Amino acid sequence: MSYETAKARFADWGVDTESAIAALLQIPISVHCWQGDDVRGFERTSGTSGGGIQATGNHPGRARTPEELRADLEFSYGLLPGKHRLNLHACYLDTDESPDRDAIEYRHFAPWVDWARDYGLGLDFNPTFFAHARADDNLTLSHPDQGIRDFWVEHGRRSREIASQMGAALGSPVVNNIWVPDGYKDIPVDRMAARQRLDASLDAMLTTPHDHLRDAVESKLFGIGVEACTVGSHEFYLGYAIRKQILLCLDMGHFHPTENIADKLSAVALSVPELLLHVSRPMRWDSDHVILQNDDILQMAQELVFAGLLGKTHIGLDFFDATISRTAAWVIGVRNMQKALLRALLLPQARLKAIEAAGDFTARLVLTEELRDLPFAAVWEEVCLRANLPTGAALLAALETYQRGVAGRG
Ligand code: RNT
Ligand code: ZN
Repeated sequence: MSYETAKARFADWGVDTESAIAALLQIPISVHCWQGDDVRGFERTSGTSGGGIQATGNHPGRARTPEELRADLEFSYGLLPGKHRLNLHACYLDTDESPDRDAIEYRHFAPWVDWARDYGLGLDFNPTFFAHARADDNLTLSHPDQGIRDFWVEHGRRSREIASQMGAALGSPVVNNIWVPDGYKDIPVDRMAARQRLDASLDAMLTTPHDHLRDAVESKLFGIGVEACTVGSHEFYLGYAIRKQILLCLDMGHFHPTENIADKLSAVALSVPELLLHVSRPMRWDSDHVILQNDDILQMAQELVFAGLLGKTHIGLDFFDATISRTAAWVIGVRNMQKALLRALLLPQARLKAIEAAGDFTARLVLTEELRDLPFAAVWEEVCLRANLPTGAALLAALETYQRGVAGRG
């Protein structure tokens, strides 16, 4: 179907496709650096992976250096409509030095900032509380040992400073997201003490206010090796974020598999100033699969649009698949998020809300199902066409050509 025909079909419903396209192009997606190298990072000190997160697979072409990662990112951003962001983890420093986590400084990340500026990208940041000898027992900010807690608090403080400086340098606030793996494999007897320690460590980390910075905290249900108790649970961080009026990060893999994460947005948005999303696809557990255009993502996008939350939600992605081309994973994941947002923006929102408010649930069901058949694809094609971006077989060819070029990396 041609774009003009599709435009008319949407107009029949009172929907202006041009406004939807314009709105879509204003929504930045924060692209997670860690899909590009299987969450390894560029520290020279040997850390051990851990924290219950793991990329599985051995596809050729993993980025081994910041230069390779940036090249892969440039290629991937080049296949995406709109302007986006890069979400960096603290273990992705770019320096000849080997600072430990409690000694990182802004200059260790300066090449990323220069590159982001040249490329017109915003940055986001994350302290790295895993893959380190001092996190081997899956306890960091809640560790019973004061010295270990202090080490991680210092890491967190420095991460916030670095994030703030990045934000100042780029003229765009940086979201600094705190996720710690802390938890217990088997049933603890003093959950309260662990949570009090995490609470106090976070307070110590967050005392200094910084400009150009948005603090976020990310909860989790469980992880491999921390099956019995996660110290930073959803209730813990929901309460913390409300008390401190900071951002709450909702990772779609961090809840019970039958929970609807989209449903949580309107509930928590009433009590926290802003939200951060880690859009992900859990399969049986927090497996971090590449996101699809499935109901979970469509509902998430629809909630963001219909609940008016785009202005207070930072959309980040969080998946890592090492069994496929890593650049393809990025491109498909970001495009799927964008397609979901576009679909939501193309719905006759006011009409649907009026029908619901009038209590006509029959009409609501008939329309929500009929609307699935609208020609969303033709509008997406138009978005890509205007940006001179390939779709379909041409997209596959572009992805394959790039992958062939990086497959020889050792
Ligand atoms: C882990 C969390 C966290 C990480 C990244 C690398 O379960 O989802 O967000 O995936 O920080
Ligand atoms: Zn996450």
